[in-house]
Amino acid sequence: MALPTLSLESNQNAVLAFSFFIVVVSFVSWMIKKSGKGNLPLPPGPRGLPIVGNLLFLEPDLHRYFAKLAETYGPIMKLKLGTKLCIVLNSPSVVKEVLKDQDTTFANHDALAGVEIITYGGNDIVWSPYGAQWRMLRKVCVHDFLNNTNLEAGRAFRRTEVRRTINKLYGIAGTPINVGEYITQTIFNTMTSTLWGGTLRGDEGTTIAAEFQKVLGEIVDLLGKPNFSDLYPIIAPFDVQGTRRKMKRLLSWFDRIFNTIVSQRVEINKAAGGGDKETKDFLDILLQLHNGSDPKAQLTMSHVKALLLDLAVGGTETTSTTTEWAMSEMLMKPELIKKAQEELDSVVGKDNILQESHLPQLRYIEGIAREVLRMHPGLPLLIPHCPSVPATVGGYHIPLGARIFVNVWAIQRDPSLWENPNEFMPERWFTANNGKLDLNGSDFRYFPFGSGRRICAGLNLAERMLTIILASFFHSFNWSLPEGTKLELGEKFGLVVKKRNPLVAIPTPRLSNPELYAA
Ligand code: HEM
Ligand SMILES: *[C@@H]1O[C@H](CO)[C@@H](O)[C@H](O)[C@H]1NC(C)=O
Ligand SMILES: *[C@@H]1O[C@H](CO)[C@@H](O)[C@H](O)[C@H]1NC(C)=O
Ligand SMILES: *[C@@H]1O[C@H](CO)[C@@H](O)[C@H](O)[C@H]1NC(C)=O
Ligand SMILES: *[C@@H]1O[C@H](CO)[C@@H](O)[C@H](O)[C@H]1NC(C)=O
Ligand SMILES: CC(=O)N[C@H]1CO[C@H](CO)[C@@H](O)[C@@H]1O
Repeated sequence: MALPTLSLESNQNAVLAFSFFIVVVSFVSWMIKKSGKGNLPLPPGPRGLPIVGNLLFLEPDLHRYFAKLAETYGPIMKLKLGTKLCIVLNSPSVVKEVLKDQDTTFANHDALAGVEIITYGGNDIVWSPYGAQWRMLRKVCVHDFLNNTNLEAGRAFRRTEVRRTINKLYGIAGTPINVGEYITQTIFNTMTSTLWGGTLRGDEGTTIAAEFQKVLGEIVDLLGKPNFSDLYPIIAPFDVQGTRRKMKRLLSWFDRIFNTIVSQRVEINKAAGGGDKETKDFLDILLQLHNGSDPKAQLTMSHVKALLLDLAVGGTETTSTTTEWAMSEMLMKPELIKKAQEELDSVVGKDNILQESHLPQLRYIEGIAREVLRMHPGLPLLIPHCPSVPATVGGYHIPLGARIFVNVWAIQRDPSLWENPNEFMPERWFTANNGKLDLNGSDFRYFPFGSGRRICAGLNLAERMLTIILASFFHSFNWSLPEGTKLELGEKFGLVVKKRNPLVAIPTPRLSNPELYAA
């Protein structure tokens, strides 16, 4: 027993000496760092006025305006929106510093006005700061829900909804339609059946679904608008624009619907005796975790509802807007439609129904999907990030509280990185150079879903929905513009950049047999 005491004593001396050493080294390096930090300037940027900053000079299409400023100020610049310091990143190398080299430091999303309400008091994934709760929710979304097994099982949901839409379009073939409405309907129904199954069916379900879509759109719009409360945090408590009041109204509407859905499901599960179902939707998985024995997964009912809302908001508008852009770009160049259809006819055939299993062979459709995500990335500035400690990027100082905009839109149209960047060319994806780029953000010339820890949680589902709808729409129908109309590709800026004017086009059936249009 003596030995341990002895060694403890000599240990103590060593520990003391070592601690002293550490303290000195830390102090010196802190001094160096501090003086270094003090010397580092903020990034360059346009001069602003006191209090309003650069607000008066803002143009409505932020992503385009930022890209224009970047021509003067370079790959990293600062801008003051009100009293809020914003940093805009415009080149692959500075984006790599933020989303890869210093991923942990920048893994927070900067909360926008009204967010604390719409997230059930900070219980969702999108707006959770980087930390234990976010990791838990991310695991539930990516590992337990959007894993490969469930994604494959979800084919049935997507097939049902796509077939239903094809059938509807067949019924009104030859007349001009608002294409976006049908796309949104399909994606919304796919998302909701993937999330909480068919609970909202029937007449009442249809009414609720329509209202639901409207409310989701309102949330995205509210989040996307520059807000006084955001820009002047000092006056935020007064909620001058009523953003929070509106969010509260929207949330209470959701909450009623969610409560119905959840309690119906609990009843159904009880009646079924808790037996294992074949296809589990997200709600089943969540309720199991909520009710489960795993104490690590502390999933409260607020988490459950906040996640459902997040995925419904995050998955619907982004994906349907992207799909509408793809159709619009193709109608601009009918030769692209022709090429896509030639491929569809050789892989699927005109007397056959398209299946998801055909997708890996549809290279041209894949090229179209890659290209639309390049020219029209759903979130052109990603979701704003913010650093958890003061940081250095591109040799400049980034203070706490700065909002980081990553202009993925500008990078993906940068003429020094892309040939004919403003030209929609699916072919560019078949070259050796671009063919290597993938969607998981491993190359900072192309990252429509972001990159690193906060990369889009629904990437795989989004890609499937986008490609299956495009492929089915062009396989089943030829599309043309109404006589005498001209297509334009104007944008309407927001968190999600939509088409300013909806795409109106005429579907014409092209398959060999009317039975191929059955729902
Ligand atoms: C074409 C469609 C889509 C695009 C372009 C897109 C893009 C993005 C982007 C750029 C981000 C933020 C990355 C960052 O902050 O750096 C994001 C986050 C997210 N997306 Fe998507 N997304 C799409 C579809 C979906 C779908 C279908 C879902 C759900 C099933 C989804 C769920 C999410 C979630 C939960 C986050 C937050 C992840 C986190 O904070 O950890 N997205 N998405
Ligand atoms: C995917 O998630 C489901 C349900 O949470 C689970 O049963 C299954 O084992 C998971 N699959 C994989 C490959 O992780
Ligand atoms: C939780 O599980 C138990 C049995 O394991 C079941 O009796 C109960 O109804 C479940 N509660 C919910 C909310 O699903
Ligand atoms: C990245 O995405 C591609 C497909 O786009 C996939 O085949 C590959 O496995 C992904 N890589 C990683 C590291 O996830
Ligand atoms: C399909 O529509 C395009 C216009 O978008 C038209 O140019 C083409 O001739 C049509 N093809 C057939 C086979 O009708
Ligand atoms: C700058 C500005 O006024 N932005 C918007 C903030 O949000 C409201 C809606 O809540 C919009 O109406 C404003 O235009």
